[in-house]
Amino acid sequence: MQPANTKQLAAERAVTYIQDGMIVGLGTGSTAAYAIKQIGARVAEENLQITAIATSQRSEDLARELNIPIVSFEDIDKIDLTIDGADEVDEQLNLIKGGGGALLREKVVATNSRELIIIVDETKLVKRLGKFPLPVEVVPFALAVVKRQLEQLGCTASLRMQNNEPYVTDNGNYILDCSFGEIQLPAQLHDAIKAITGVVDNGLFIQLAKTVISAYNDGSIQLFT
Ligand code: ABF
Repeated sequence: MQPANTKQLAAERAVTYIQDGMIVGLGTGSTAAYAIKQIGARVAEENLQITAIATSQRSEDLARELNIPIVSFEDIDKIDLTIDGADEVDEQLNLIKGGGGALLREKVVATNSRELIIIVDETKLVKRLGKFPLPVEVVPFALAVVKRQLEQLGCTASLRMQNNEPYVTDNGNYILDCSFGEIQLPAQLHDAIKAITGVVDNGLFIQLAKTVISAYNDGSIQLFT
């Protein structure tokens, strides 16, 4: 039997929670892209009445191609429901995000959403966060001093590159991917990193996800809340 497209399965289940009149947060990454495409299909086929705010320029571009109405924070107070991916999910639903380079806008959208649904395939579920290098968004001016302070916290920090140049986020910042190994106390590490002047934010999402939808190769889906 052909294994299911688990990312698409999880995405489509999450989109069933969207109702007319909602303001929806659109995530970033390949799993979130399936959700955006499914939302576009509902807009086209059911005339779903929503507005959306995207967590990256590429997600916004995809949404506009699909005629999903886009708003900004100037137009709205609160987002009703955000659907986004993740790189790792632990048993307390804490996340590592940012592999797609959009962690800052993802966290701005997530922290201004009434509900955050995370969509993953089973490979993202872990007992402890940290096998995936933790992305940290850094002001370019402060790169060297922030790198040193991050490494003093016990990681190897490497500058994310793209086409032999430092990767630049939608916000004009750099990303340091920090390999901590297993993270014993994610909430404490999150706070220690945020306290470093020159750090914009990091990919630890502590107690922000209300629901995690995971899909499996046999086509089954599991919800964690
Ligand atoms: C995004 O989803 C990022 O935070 C995370 O890195 C990415 C996961 O990518 P994919 O869904 O392609 O595995 O929200």
